Amino acid sequence: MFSNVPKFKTAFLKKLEMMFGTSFEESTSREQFQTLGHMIREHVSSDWIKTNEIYRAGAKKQVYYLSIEFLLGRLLRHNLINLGVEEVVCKGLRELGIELDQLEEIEADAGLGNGGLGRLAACFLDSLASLDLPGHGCGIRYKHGLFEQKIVDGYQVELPEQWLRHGHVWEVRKTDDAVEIPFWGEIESRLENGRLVFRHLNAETIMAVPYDLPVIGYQTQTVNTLRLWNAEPARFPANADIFKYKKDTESVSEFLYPDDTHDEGKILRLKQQYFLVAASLKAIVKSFKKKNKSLLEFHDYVSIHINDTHPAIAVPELMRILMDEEGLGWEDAWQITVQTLSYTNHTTLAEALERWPIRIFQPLLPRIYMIAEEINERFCQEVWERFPGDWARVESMAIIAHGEVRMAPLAIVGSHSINGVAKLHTDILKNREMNLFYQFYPQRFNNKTNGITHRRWLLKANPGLSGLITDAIGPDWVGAPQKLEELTRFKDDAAFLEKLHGIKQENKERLARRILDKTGIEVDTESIFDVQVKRLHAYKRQLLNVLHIMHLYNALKKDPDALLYPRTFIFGAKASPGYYFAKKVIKLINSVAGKVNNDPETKDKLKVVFLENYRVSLAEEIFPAADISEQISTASKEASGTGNMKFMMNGSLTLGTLDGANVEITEMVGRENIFLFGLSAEEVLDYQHNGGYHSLEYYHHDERIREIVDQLVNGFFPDTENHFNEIYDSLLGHNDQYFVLRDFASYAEAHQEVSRKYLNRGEWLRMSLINIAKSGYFSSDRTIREYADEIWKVQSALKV
Ligand code: B1H
Repeated sequence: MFSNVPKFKTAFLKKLEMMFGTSFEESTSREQFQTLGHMIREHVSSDWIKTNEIYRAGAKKQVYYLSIEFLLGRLLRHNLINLGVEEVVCKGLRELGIELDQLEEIEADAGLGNGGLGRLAACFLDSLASLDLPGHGCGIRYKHGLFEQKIVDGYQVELPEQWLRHGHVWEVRKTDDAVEIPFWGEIESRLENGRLVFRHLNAETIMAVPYDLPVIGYQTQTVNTLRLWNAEPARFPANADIFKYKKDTESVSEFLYPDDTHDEGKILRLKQQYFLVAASLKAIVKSFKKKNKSLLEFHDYVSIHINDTHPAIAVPELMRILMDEEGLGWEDAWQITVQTLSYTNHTTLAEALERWPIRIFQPLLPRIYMIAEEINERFCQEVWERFPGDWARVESMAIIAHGEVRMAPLAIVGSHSINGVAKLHTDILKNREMNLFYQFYPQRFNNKTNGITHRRWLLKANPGLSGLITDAIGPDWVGAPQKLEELTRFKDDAAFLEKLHGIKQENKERLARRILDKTGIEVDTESIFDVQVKRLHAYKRQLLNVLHIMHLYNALKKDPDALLYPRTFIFGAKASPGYYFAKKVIKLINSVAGKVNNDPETKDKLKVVFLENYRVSLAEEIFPAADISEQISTASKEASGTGNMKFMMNGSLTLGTLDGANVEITEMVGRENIFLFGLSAEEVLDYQHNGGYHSLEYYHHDERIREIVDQLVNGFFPDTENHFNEIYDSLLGHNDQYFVLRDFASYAEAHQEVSRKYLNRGEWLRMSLINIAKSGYFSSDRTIREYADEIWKVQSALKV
């Protein structure tokens, strides 16, 4: 039905009539969108079935990627591209008077994630399928994804997100694969035939119903599966409040927790974690058993990845299944568990370390707690034997201590591989944060630098640039992104560089129209588009950016020629609803925008835009239009970052600290093709360890800093008296934990360098080209190959 335009049109019209009982003329855009979605699903169904058959029958190992978040965004265009039918569909629809660009906007973003961690999971799925690797996602079908952000009077307001309001065309409900998950109750143990048998009595059970999404690889037959579990009532208990039971049950998959890099210690969150893990492991074991292999070979056929500690409860749960349900002894079960599981750490921030109070954990998951205790005892014993008398070591490595279950130690002890997400991050794990574990299990630690799918973030998001690249070096880069390197040939080709410039301008114009439409602000597309889009967090230092804008404003007021080149600063960021400081920074950005954009003396040179409700689909419009990518976290705090890679791939130049993957970006492009500033990770960690930083000194010794910091509290923002007291206090009263004032001068200098470079268009474009050319390394295809070869030991299902 997609083989040519006339066939497509006929099939489309017929399908539309059948699905909605309406004529094309009467149909709504939503009906047209749904029709197209269903056609695609039908089109892939035979490949989906075939892929599953190959996996079922085959001797090949399967990987399951367990993640509490999958930040998918929209799937329509992505699927069309991967199936190779975008052009036919686009033309066919156009002949019918429908623009694909507009139809695309009907689809709600599947926003089942907070930020980088969830988006990474989504990129990984695309790479797994595109590389024909047998890898599947296991997640939760949250009824409401990450909240929708509105800006009211400069403040963030949160609304529940409603992606399922009109259904989700891509999902298939698999009622027959539903499983029951027990919570609460008591454990009874009995000796039966010389063996201890455990029974879970008086449990409250929740039904986990899977919804499967096809994960379509790029121009391949492979269609993998993302399985999202929905929580539903199992059996209504007699003599109980059935309304309450229904509500309590469904609440487990109702909301995504909106915290990024912060631990939310709520019972409901632990329930979500166990719900995801228990349902997924049941399905995994069931499908393994169809192969008729001995359980002792489980890890030869199954690899289970734990995305951060959120699914770390897989360690005791797999032990429980192997022992209680399958009758293995502890030693065998433990060997299998460790060899099956692997774990990625995504942050070293202390506030993100998950720990569960025993008083919550034990009653909710009684059998799992018993097993966790046993794992802990055996592990502590081992530590003690290797380091006799070293109580302190045992105490700090213990899985259960001081009334808490610690999820990172549980994940480390129960996995054969522990990886960080960028070189610097892995080094910090090994040498500092997890040093004791590194000493204990040196061979388990390894690095896997993050990546992004170039198919969504370049091919799909930036068709202009993709076309130019293909014209220049041919289409092979899509299958082999390292080939982007061939673009370096054009670095002195003025005509080529001018084309690159033209594409960037078009993308900037498109974004400018979006900005005007959304905010009413007119921006100058000749100005430098300087962009910071990511979650709002103190360590990411949006505050440094906005303070610097205040400085530029002050400088312009004193000297109209102070700015070398006009700038448009663009922000997009959601703050966790309970994160007070972060919300104040949003307000500050909007207050500065109000001031700068409306002042006749500055408004033609400086513009500040805050785009509300930053999400995947909006990101796809922003990255291609950026000149400058702000990656300005306090060094050592951003584990990797992935937005940095998306900008680079679209030809933006990075203004950043040597943090996370910025370090590797610098290695790839060379020191002369990036704008670096600020303290190094070592310097930050030393300050934090040994003290010696006094923010007040920077306040007193730098006039520029004094002026802006005072403006936070001296009535400079007339409508916001006292609103910025906390920000002021964070900088001076609490000694500026994230070194904003310490890095200010260096940051301002780097900004000047940006303007100087931009004045030389040829040189700027050459730098931009080199960034694109070197970005192939940051494709998630490279990352996934490394995981597949070095951690999971899985091979392409198509190879024999
Ligand atoms: C990252 C998180 C995270 N690190 C807890 N940690 C969460 C932690 O809901 N929670 O409880 C949610 C998310 N997210 C990010 O992962 C890092 O900050 C980025 O630097 C990194 O690029 C990304 C992917 O590895």
